[in-house]
Amino acid sequence: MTDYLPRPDDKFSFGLWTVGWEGVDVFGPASRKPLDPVESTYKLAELGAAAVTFHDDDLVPDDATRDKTLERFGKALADTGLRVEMVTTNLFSPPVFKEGGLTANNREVRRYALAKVLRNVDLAASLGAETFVLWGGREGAEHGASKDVRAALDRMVEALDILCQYALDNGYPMRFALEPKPNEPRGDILLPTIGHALALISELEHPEMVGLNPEVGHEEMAGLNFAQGIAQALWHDKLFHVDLNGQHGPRFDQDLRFGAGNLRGAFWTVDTLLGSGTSNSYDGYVHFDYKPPRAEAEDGVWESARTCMRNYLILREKVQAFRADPEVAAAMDAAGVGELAQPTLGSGESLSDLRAADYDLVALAERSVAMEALDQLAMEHLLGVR
Ligand SMILES: [Mn+2]
Repeated sequence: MTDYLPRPDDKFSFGLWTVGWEGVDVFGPASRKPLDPVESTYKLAELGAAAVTFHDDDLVPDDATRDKTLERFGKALADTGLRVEMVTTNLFSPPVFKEGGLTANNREVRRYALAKVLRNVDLAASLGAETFVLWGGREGAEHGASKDVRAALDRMVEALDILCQYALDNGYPMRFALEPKPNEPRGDILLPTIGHALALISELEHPEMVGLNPEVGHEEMAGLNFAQGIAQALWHDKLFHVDLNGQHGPRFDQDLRFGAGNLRGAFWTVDTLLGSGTSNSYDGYVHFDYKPPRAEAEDGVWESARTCMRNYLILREKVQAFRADPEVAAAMDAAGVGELAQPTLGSGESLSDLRAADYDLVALAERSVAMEALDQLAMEHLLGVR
């Protein structure tokens, strides 16, 4: 048992837009006053975060105040020791992007979107950010024939190739991370899941510079298992960044604080980030992308930020206890978990040997798999009775 208080080496990070969300939704206007992003930086440091992230428009929405804001923000970073670990671009709020940004049908819009991203890549580099996220909330459609998906993917590849080359030409030590989402705000968004985004990366000129920033709620909106999705991203060496939050299954994007919603999913998410008992773990920032519920006042904003980190630390302790439990090790043996690491074909064995072997299908069909017993141990660790 610890105090569950975050420390800098926990590498917790928050988007300034998360605590800064004023509660504007489809059915009503803001329910909270705007927060000054520089003041939020101080407050997040006080709560124990190690870094902040932002969209250009969260911090520097207009040129008239840009220099002054960046000066104040720079002082906040220096005063608190917080880093800017990731930066992203708002290609979804300005009405000019109503039909898409990098994949809008309109070429002028695409050129402006690319210019907006390039300007923000320079800002990200100047602040030492090494990850640049691209979430294409408006890259999609509501109507079948209105969007040529193949051409849109060509334009997405074109934009990513330009961005990678720009980073290389300028010596920026920067990687790009695609954030999949199935829908919202568009009816159907391009690159809707981890799998779609992974497939696109193999078509790029610099695939080594592009990976993923998967978000819990986005995958769960598509009914998918987030832990299994990020396990595959880790397997491809493509988990460049992660967005943690909470979601209750396939419905609107809830952006709950981490641990709320699908709690068992959160347990396996932390387990996967820690490597699922292997050395293939995630070593980047633990980034929260959530929204303090619209019903909350400012006290609830900071309480939800505090408890994103607290819930992660509690779950980390539960996961570590699960992995260290000798009964769990025995249950894993009984379930044959380790056997899956053995290649199916023996070394030097021929396919004729494989085909000619005797298989006792009755015994194999009747064998115990002991998976309920293993899962119950995880459940009991999560419920706090072990
Ligand atoms: Mn996100």
